[in-house]
Amino acid sequence: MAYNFISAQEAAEMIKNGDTIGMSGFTAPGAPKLISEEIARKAEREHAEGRPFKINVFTGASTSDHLDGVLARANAINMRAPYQNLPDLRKRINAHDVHYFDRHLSEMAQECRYGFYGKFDYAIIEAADITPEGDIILGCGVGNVATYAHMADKIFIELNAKLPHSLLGMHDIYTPADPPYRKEIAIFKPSDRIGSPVLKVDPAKVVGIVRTDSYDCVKPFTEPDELSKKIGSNVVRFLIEEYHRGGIPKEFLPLQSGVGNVANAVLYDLGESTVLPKFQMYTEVIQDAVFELLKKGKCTFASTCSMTFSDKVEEELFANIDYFHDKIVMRPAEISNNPEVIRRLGVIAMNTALEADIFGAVNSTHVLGTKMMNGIGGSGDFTRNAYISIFSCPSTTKGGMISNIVPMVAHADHSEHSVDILVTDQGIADLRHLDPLQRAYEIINNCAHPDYRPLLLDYLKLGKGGQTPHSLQAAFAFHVAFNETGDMRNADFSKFC
Ligand code: 0RQ
Repeated sequence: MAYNFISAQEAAEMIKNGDTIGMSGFTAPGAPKLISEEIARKAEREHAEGRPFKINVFTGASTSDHLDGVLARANAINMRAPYQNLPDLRKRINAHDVHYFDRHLSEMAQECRYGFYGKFDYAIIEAADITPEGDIILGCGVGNVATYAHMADKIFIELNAKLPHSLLGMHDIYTPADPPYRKEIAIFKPSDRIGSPVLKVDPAKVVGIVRTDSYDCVKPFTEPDELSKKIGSNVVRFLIEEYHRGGIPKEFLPLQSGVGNVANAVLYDLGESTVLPKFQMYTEVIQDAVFELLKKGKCTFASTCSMTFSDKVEEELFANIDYFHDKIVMRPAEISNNPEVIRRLGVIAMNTALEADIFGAVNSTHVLGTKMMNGIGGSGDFTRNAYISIFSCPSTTKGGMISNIVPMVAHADHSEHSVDILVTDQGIADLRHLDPLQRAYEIINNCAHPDYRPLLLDYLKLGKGGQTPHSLQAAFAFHVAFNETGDMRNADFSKFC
């Protein structure tokens, strides 16, 4: 199958104000790198001429500066979904320059197919190679590309010379039928394969191929700091105790882990543990720490949506791809994060909170209740359906001026019904068998920073009955104190007595 080669400028020229574009990838890997930069330049030219130019951008998750960064700076995004994590885009979202809607990652593709978000004009797909039949060997992240390719009127392919043909076989592309015809998703262990190793596209839709030559630009893994190490070792202590108690089967269960410093620290500690057995992962993202665990043999298999490896690790992976070929599978987000599969496999979910409240609700997305940070990502998919759901965060942030344990979360992403275990640098709160008041004492005594424990206990005394004794007048006193004085420790509950 011979597709035409075109330049990124030619591709960008075809894109019009108001077009909706579905992008491949999940986090930086797999996301387009060049056409998006040309679209940003075109937007700047159009704006300079006084003409409107904004597009609607749908992805798998966050992307890189080549996509969200340049487009945000050029003010070229009208609508954006389902997840992002770059400062320039965050600024646009919080200024209402971008209409961002934050969806559970497992739901995005099916909702597009259901027609909730209208028609797709283009899909831009990063490829490692194209088979003689015209099928696409994807790069290091999948996301919602199969649905976007299916829905789009036209397709551009970015053929990335850095990506080896030998990625063939590491993807498992499967799109479930839509209700009322959906069947079970037949994954019974993380390594089960149910789909195709390549992405099949309609050749008639392919407008052209753009050549690129770039790694995925993921920042290198940094050694966990002291705080992350403390949180990480508390998470691992919980897992060891639970395993010994018989709460986790002797074969162990697949793990999901969020991204960031704490996630890396947890995985690092798991790798060091001689007490816990070898394990597998059923997760949406694997970072450098998992690469090391796969090398060591401590993690024996990882099912993921993306290999979010730093450039150095990506290079090492490509040089040794034979070793990793049967140890990693990359799936679409609606399968990597699928509630049915997560529940069936008994995945242990480990995610990070911005803040948690004394009754166990978690805020993952809104700083001080109003400013969007990143989005819910896959945390809801995993948390709600996990065998055990663990949330972790530091007990305080910003030099102690913010308590991450608050009377009431200022925005709720995960309710107390889904949160089993809360972990901070202070310790572990096991909430599974506790009523609301018991949960409050468990969280205050084990997870809150000592500076904030007396204040939180004062708050608890204000409640005037009910199973969950909140004081609606004082529930946000911590947040109000921070906004007014820059320090939550100035919260004064005496005025509410
Ligand atoms: O601020 O950037 O100015 O230093 O928030 O906080 O502690 O560095 O945390 O990078 O691990 O991110 C929840 C955002 C945590 C992330 C969240 C300030 C803090 C710092 C970042 P600075 P940290 P992390 C897998 C699963 C939702 C999606 C998800 C996330 C900055 O984990 O996006 O889980 N989760 N997906 O100082 C005000 C508070 C704060 C606060 C921290 N309570 N109030 N500011 N900060 N707590 C991935 C995918 O789904 C793809």
